[in-house]
Amino acid sequence: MTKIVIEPVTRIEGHLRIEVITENNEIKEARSSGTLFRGLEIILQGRDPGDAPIYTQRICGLCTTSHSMASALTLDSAFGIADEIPDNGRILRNLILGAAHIADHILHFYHLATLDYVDMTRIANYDGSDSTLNSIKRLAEADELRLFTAGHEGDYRLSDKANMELVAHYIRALEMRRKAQEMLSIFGGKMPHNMAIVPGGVTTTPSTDKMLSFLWRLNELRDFINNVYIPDILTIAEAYSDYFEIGAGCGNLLSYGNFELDDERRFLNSGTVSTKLKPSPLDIDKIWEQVKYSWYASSTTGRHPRQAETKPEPNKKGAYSWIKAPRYDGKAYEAGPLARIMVNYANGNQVVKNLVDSALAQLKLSPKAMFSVLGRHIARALYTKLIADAMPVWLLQLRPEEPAYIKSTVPEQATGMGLIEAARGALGHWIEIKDHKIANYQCITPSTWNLSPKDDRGQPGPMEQALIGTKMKDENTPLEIGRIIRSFDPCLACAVHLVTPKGGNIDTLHIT
Ligand code: NFE
Repeated sequence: MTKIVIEPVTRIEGHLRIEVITENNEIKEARSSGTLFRGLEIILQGRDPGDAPIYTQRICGLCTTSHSMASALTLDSAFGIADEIPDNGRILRNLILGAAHIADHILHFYHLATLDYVDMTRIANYDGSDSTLNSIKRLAEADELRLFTAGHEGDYRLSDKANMELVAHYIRALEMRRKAQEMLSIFGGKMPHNMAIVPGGVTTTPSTDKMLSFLWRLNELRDFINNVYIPDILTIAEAYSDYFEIGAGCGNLLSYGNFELDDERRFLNSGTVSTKLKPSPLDIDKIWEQVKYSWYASSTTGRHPRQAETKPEPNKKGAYSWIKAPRYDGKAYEAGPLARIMVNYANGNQVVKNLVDSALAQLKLSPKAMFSVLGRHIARALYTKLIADAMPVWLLQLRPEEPAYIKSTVPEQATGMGLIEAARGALGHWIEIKDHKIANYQCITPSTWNLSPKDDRGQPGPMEQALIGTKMKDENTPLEIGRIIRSFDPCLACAVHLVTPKGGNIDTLHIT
């Protein structure tokens, strides 16, 4: 038996510790551990509910927009105005969120995950005339690329040509992310923490010049997604096809659906689905958070997020994570692009079906292959295309110079809930208002679902399950572990946080 500890896991957001026990090169046990505490729910208590979209965005530096959206929907429902949001407000929220998701998925594929499959050191052999590649080669010659190469040895399978192209696209993707973030800022005011999404709609009024500024950037991004991002993921998929058989995980997927349309439907439906591809409607009452293996008071386990409590207990025996264990119908469920694509695939969404089936046909695979490391990457790319293709239609539904916001008042007492898809998956916010103030606020983020530790019944979390059973080619270079973890696009900042209302130490933890 060998114990492998990776801490911190790099090229993800935040501080994740992974511990696996292996036997004969096979992972037998896995522990996902969030090593920081998130106290934002506590900070929100007693504050003006209208400030929640501003505060909750600070949970993270990446999916800020998603938190403001979930929070605004939570307040819309608590304030009783969910049915009164002007169309302009609904559409602008969708466009701002869509821009954030495009930026986020390009970031994940190129800047966080690509180096699992692309060998940066080969740039030294480049002898072509591409100016970008030559400038990267000069950096390599000046020994400035160590950041990209240290610790990455072996199992690089792309041809020299494909490998070089991916290196060039890594650089180009930086520019593309900037374009998507500019798109977000046109209507959202700024990036990363937008100022526009509020209860009642959006504080911007759309104008034709803003719409045009948005549209030309979106067209450029669509070109990049269709002609660079999707071909690149298919190139990697062909070269690393065994990663369609690795990291399947719990086989249960959950999505809240996303992007409200004008007829109370969402562009993508909510629901759950398993590997049998039989979809089921989502029943929010089946969500409970469990804390047997998390550093929270045992008295708070097994609660619906409506009644949940954040009561830290840093020295709790047997616990190994600051992440709670949310479960649906008593089981672990994976959230993320794979979930939103496969829930809608199983529900017969024709556009989604065409996208997935044509990618699978090219790779000669069946839909079951989507439950894998590479399936997650493909789903993320197809989702990016799906929304980028839909956004020009939404943009043209805006009515320039007409309002995007209605005024509302904070009720004395109310409850509210906002469910959306953040880039990394199902994101839920819950509020309880008393005396016009926040009495309780709870968030369950997608990374909380995916990186959760064991639950009260001892069932491992989705990513733990994806690791367990994996056979490694060489446990001295456990590349499979990093590839499995990064396919989930983990964000520890969202899953946990280190703050107290008075800014002091919560406790000292010695983790060995
Ligand atoms: Ni910090 Fe997040 C997203 C949320 S957590 S990145 O997307 O919510 O997984």
